[in-house]
Amino acid sequence: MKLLVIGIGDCGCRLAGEFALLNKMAKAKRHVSIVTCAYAFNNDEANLAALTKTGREWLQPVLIHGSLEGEEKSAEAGAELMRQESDRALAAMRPGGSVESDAFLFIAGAAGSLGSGGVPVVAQQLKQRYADKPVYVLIVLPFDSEMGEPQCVHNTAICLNSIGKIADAVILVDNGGLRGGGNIELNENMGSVNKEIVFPFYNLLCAGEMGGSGYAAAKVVDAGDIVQTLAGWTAIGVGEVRLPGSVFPWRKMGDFRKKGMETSAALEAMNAALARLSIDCRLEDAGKALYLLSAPPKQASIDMTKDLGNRLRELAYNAEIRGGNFYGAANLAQVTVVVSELIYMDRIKNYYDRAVGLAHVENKGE
Ligand SMILES: Nc1nc2c(ncn2[C@@H]2O[C@H](COP(=O)(O)OP(=O)(O)O)[C@@H](O)[C@H]2O)c(=O)[nH]1
Ligand SMILES: [Mg+2]
Repeated sequence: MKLLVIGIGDCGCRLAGEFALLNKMAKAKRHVSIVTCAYAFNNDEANLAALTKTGREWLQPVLIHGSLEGEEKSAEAGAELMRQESDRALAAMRPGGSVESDAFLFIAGAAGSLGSGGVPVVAQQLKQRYADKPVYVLIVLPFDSEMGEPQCVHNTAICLNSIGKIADAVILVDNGGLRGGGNIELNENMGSVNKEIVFPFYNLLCAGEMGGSGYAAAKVVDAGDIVQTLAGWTAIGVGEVRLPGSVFPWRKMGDFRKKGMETSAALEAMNAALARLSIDCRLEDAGKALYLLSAPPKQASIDMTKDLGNRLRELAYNAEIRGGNFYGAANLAQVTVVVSELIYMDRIKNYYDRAVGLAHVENKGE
């Protein structure tokens, strides 16, 4: 699957840069392209300069004119600025880029201003222009340490509420749930957090592009499967496990036993993916789900793929499930899981409740 990526605001632009790097890796290692163009829309020149300096030749910066300072750090102010600037920003994009892409992917941090307010504005415009092309959004939720900040809570609630009505799917990433932990101060090095955020997309996007190149397996997951799966609130995760072949190379196991171990390794990789979903959710709340196994050709058996499907069917028992495999890394089983069309998300309800609570306090104070 090929995406046209647009990051808005600091967080969105950095992550768009990571998608550009992911594309570079896909080209070098797998000879496929998964991002047609990546754009960084920001009013912060320093952020754009830092991003384009570090070898991200596929990231195109688009400077938004206007500032959002002090009191104006609201999602509403970000939306207003983007409304004034969006025609100019979209005109800076390469003509034809959308034709080569299967979908758009917008990225922003929900708690900020330009990305939080701006993504719904631009997403809406692209939806009107390209009615047949899915518009997906990757939204980064704030760290736990930011939750005491009323403006953060307000912006997050506004962003989720408006983007939920516009986008075909919203993939949520909880900064608080990432390996860096729930604290922004501990994450001076956003780089590693951002790599962790984009990595689950690598196999997923590559799988369908590698068909016919000797990597294709019995059951391919392509852009069609992804489009059929992505809807509404969505979580994504990837897990990996070393395969027994590399752990016990000296042992001659019977075929039957070896296969059994490989299958359990694949199930373990899926458990790891589920344990590291980009946001906490209940699998029984999902209307759609997708799994993708990547394993070396000798080891990716049809049984392994089937077992993964059966297990996911048990866990996400209300979901329509798609899945498949492709031949990937040596001695490694990687499983990507997408959980979509989630009907209830505790985390989102929590932001709405808090935002309503804050509005009450403000009204009483007036
Ligand atoms: N994961 C991640 N989160 C970020 C990054 N930069 C900012 N954030 C988060 O995004 C929110 C602020 O959004 P930001 O992009 O700075 O605001 P904007 O420039 O006005 O759109 C806060 O919740 C930050 O914790 C980043 O590079 N990676
Ligand atoms: Mg900013």
